[in-house]
Amino acid sequence: MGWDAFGLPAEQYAIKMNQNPLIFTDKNIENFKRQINMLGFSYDWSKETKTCDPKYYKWTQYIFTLLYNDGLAYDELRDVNFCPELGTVLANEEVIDGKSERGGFPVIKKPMKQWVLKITEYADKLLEDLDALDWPKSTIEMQKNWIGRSVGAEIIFSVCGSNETFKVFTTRADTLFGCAYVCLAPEHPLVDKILDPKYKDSIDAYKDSIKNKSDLERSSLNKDKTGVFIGAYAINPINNKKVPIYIADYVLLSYGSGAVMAVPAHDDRDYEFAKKNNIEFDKVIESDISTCAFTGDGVHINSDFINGLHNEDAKKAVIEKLISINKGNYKVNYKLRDWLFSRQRYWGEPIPIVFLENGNTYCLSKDELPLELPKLDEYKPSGTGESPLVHAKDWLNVTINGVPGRRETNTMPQWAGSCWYYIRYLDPNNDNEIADKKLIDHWLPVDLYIGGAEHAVLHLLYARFWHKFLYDKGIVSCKEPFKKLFHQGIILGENGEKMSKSRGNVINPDDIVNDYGADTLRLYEMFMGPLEASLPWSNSGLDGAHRFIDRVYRIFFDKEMSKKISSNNNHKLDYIYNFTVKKVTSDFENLQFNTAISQMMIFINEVYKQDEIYVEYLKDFVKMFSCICPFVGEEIWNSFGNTDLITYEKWPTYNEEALKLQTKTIAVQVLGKLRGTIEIGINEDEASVKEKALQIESVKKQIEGKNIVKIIYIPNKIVNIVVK
Ligand code: ANZ
Repeated sequence: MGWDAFGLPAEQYAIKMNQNPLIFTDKNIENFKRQINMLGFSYDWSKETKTCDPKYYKWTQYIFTLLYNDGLAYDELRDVNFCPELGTVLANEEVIDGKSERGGFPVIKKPMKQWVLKITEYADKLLEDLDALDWPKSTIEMQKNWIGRSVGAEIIFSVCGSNETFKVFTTRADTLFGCAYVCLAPEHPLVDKILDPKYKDSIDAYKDSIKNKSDLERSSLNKDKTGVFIGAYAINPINNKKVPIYIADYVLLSYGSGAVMAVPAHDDRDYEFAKKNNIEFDKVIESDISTCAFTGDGVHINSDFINGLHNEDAKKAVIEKLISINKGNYKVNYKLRDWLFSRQRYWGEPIPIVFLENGNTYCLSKDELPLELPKLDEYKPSGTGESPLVHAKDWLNVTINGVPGRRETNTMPQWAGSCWYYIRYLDPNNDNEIADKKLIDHWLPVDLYIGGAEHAVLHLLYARFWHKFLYDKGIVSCKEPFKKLFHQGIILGENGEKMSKSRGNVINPDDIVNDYGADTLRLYEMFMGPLEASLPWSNSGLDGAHRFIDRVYRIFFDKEMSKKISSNNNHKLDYIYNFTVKKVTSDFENLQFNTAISQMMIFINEVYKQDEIYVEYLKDFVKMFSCICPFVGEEIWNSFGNTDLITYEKWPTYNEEALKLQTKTIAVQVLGKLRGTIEIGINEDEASVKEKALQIESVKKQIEGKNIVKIIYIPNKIVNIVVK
């Protein structure tokens, strides 16, 4: 177990409760730990770590120094996402629709000196290895889109009557002959240099009107395309044609080179803009379309030496030509930006950097780490945008090799410690290195990683970046940290909304365990539905889970029932036993706990029908059952006189022959017509036979969109489904 304890979530809570996060976090960890143990989870506590422990963050800081020494961590003045409410800057990944991911507070742009990690240096590597991962497709897609690799060209335009030039980034160099105007981002530094003063007022008014719009709003496809002419012209390098220069907010300063060549005939946004501003344009790709932009592939027209070429070939021809006249080149662009890594907060790893009075920056060495977070009376954000660490005077001022200096006061973001914790699990007490290389090579990569989908472009991207860096440093030997990834769903409140204190729909595990016991809670949660589904809590479901545990318990402890347990096998349970072991084994391996449990229920139903129950089958059942319900499972195991834990027992095996011998193929009908056959076990449970019948593809087709009135099952003979 690792406690990801630093960062905004813990700090926000501490502020709300008006307690120093230092005291607070340990108390919370104790409580979580008590609950985890109460629920019977099998964590190896000898491998426990917490990210806010100096023994742990020594290594988080150490990895930062490795990044710094390789030029992958740098500080610069930049326009950042600043959240006044949280009193800190946030990474792009932490801002959703102009609001903070934590708390949903407004975020504004503000220039500040910040630490940044060069994740862009790893953009290609982060993309390349994605396809080999056993991860949910949607998450892989999200990472790809977030990295946003775009292959195109950079083309140089010169400004008429001046020595100024600017570059545009385009993925459609083939359409260069159709460029009708060029468009700069309103904040482009060139604008003020080249504008015609006659237009200054309208330009200023326009800039003012858009200054608070987020990039997301600006690039929304269905927004009105606004912009103004700046009174200057540029030369299209391919044909020396003079084209007007506009500024428009649909062009973002932060992407490509902050300028576009506009081709209204073949780009939707440019088309809309040109129509609005009465800009004339010609098609350069053949098509029948004339009422909107034609954005498809085709053959070039009105394009001089590329006429008759298909656009892919034309692209190459145009770029090669531009290269030969020094007016452009191939260019790959990424949407990914470097990772803003500093926070003006107290509760994080101090960044191990000292700014010396002689102007140098000093990075702490391995043996100067950890740089411990000083204890402070006032840990709340200062409000000025500075970290509360500015108040730690003794800590702040240091002398390095005789030169006085001041420590960096920003701290690392909450994502830092979780970037590499899975490595530390292998060797949590190692004082000399991140972890023993032999252990790293033996254990990594992580075979199965279970975590929420909300981490798709945050933690899961950051951790891959650090891992790849550590790979390049020879610290880990595999290129990817997490081989298989699974996103679990969340349990919603009874009303179907996310559980939260403010909605008053939170279920406290302490209460449930008090009233029902831990096994009921565990069984209920695993039985609610597929692990990946988000489902509402239901108290009646909880009662059902409790009844099933009772039913199992009574077999062994009820006087009448337990008399039926026998050392003789009368073979009546052979089929259902073997089938159950087979299904539960494979379901467990595939994380399909709900269906494994329902098979165990079917088995117990069969057991209840018997007068004599073979004891070995029951024992094997308890082994499977105890994975979900360990407390009752161990108690039953103990009642057989066993002194060791059932946990150490060998997993039950099944006999494939027993499944074959007693199976039979029966017909499945829908409204009396034969639609398929299924293989069932003789005397297989009715519910399970019906379920099998409904799984046949041709049956599914027949009943799609209809109501099932009833399913008639003549045991071991036929299933007939009646629909309306
Ligand atoms: C001319 C052109 C003609 C374009 C055409 C498209 C179609 P992706 O794929 O996302 O990389 N673009 C370039 N820089 C931009 C910026 N800073 N802000 C807004 N738009 C920008 O998109 C690349 C395309 O987005 C580029 O190709 C450019 O428009 C536009 F028929 O250039 B294109």
